[in-house]
Amino acid sequence: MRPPCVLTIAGSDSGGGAGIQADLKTIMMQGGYGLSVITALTAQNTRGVTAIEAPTPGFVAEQLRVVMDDFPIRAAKTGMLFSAPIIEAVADGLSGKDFPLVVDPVCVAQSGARLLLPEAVAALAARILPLADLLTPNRHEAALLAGMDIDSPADVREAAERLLTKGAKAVLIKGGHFSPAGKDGAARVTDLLAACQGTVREYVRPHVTTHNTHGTGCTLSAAIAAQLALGKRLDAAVEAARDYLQLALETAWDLGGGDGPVNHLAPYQRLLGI
Ligand code: PXL
Repeated sequence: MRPPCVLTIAGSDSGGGAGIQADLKTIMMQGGYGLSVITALTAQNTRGVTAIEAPTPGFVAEQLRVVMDDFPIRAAKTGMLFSAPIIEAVADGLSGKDFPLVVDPVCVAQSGARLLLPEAVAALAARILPLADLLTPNRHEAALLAGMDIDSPADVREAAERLLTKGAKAVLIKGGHFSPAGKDGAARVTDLLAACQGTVREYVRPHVTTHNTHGTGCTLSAAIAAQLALGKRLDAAVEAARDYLQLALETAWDLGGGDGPVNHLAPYQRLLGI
């Protein structure tokens, strides 16, 4: 038996809800075998991040080298990359890759802590975006990387176009940070997928009212990578990953005094009726 190997290159969340921890749970729930390159350690709980320690760029490069040397990696994702030297090490290590890469351009934690140093934004754009088969920014990350304000659906499309010209082969701008009320009053979240071939597709899901949303972006990008590793096409991979996230959000866990984690176990619980 050989499960598809999925690599996450991201930061550790000691609170277990986001980062590497979210990614490995998500990859396993999609049927993948998860590998991890840890770019930073965060001391955090549901209330926030209190400290960050990063390994040397050389150690990040070595983690990447050994896993790529031994495992048949079918897809990878990046999350928190923290600093320009770590970004350089990751970009160098991935330069000859033969698998799809999902890039979640993590900048700021929900609690407001910076997970990407301000001076590293340019390195992310220059070195990581061109490697991305899919870039998955939220509203704020898309605005930052595209260099514009995003206030309307037309702005979302314009930002997606701009990000495609910066080298990403496809862009999924997530709708979670926009006002969820639709014209008819129904609360929905719309994610927009634009690909360099010119195709555009929207994924619309009912808005889930919960403050337990810690790890949503990590979970979505890891699930997309795992679905790609299983052999799905990009649009089908996003669809399946978005369905997984929806279930994980609907049954999110009310843990800790802040924003609790999404429920990575949700499909298994549904299967067993527990
Ligand atoms: O939100 C993205 C994210 C990514 N990576 C780590 C995080 C978070 C959010 O808290 O802690 C390690």
